[in-house]
Amino acid sequence: MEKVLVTGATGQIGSELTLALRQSLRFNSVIAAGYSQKDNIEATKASTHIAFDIRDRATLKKVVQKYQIDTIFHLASLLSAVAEERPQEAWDINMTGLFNVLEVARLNQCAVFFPSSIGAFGPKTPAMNTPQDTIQRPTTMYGVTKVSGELLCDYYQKHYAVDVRGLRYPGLISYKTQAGGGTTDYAVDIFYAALQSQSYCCFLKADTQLDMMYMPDAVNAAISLMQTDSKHLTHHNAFNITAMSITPKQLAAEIKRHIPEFKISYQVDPIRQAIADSWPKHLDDSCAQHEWGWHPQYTLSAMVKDMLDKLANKLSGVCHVTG
Ligand code: AKB
Repeated sequence: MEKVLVTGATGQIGSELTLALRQSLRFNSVIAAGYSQKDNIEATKASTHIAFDIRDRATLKKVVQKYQIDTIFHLASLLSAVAEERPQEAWDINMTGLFNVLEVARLNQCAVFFPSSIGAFGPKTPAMNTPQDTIQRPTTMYGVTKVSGELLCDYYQKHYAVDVRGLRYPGLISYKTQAGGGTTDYAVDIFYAALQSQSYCCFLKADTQLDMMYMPDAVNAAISLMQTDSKHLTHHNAFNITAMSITPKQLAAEIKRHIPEFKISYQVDPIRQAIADSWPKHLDDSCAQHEWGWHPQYTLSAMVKDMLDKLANKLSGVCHVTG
């Protein structure tokens, strides 16, 4: 992994992964690709940044060949709530984008990282301790693209020996770049609201239990998986991973330990609630632990403390955190 391309580099995972990769590789070895140039994203300033649509295979091929890319972290995708609003566009971006990446990787001998999601499961999947290999019948367009993506990655690995690896991410929490269009976005929005107005109106029910993870763990997971010697991997692709399994009520209680005046209320969005209700509550990530040593650093309490400290700093002057 010496010359890396990150697609979706201005997105929630991409903006932090690009910087982390840059810290562990040479400066110009990380090419950040995004649909648009966003001047405010650190990742695009810190690396060579190219704006193109992931559905444009010819440009993708030119970029891979020009910079002699050997590894593609393919993060460009629409998230669950927005994919449910625009299902045709979600299929096009998520599937055409992945197909282009796999084809260019096949023809140019690149390794590929593909992020799947808890959204690749559906209501018939066992909700607690969801096994690595189990029923996958998602009822959302996002989930349909994620499970199709997992299968397409398996196909390219089996038939063309493309070294494609991936993770099933839970909801991700970060103070740097906000999510957009996801069902788990409440777990980021709540921190901004807690610091700015000490109150938050949640769009999911109080007891909606979902897996979550702090972004430093999500970034480390992607890099560690790609750096693992392939002889240790049985699954390669679509590893279940989690760090905590929490409800909005539990997250609010933890925030309240630092901001005692914080209050949460609930106004349920039926579309996002239906999506969340179709997902598992807690994944079994023992295959990731055994095959490549997955182990998250951040518990709920460590994540909340760090989020509040770092976000307060970012929003400096606007608020005061206690505890
Ligand atoms: C979303 O909510 O769509 C994502 C996910 C869990 O994949 N954060």
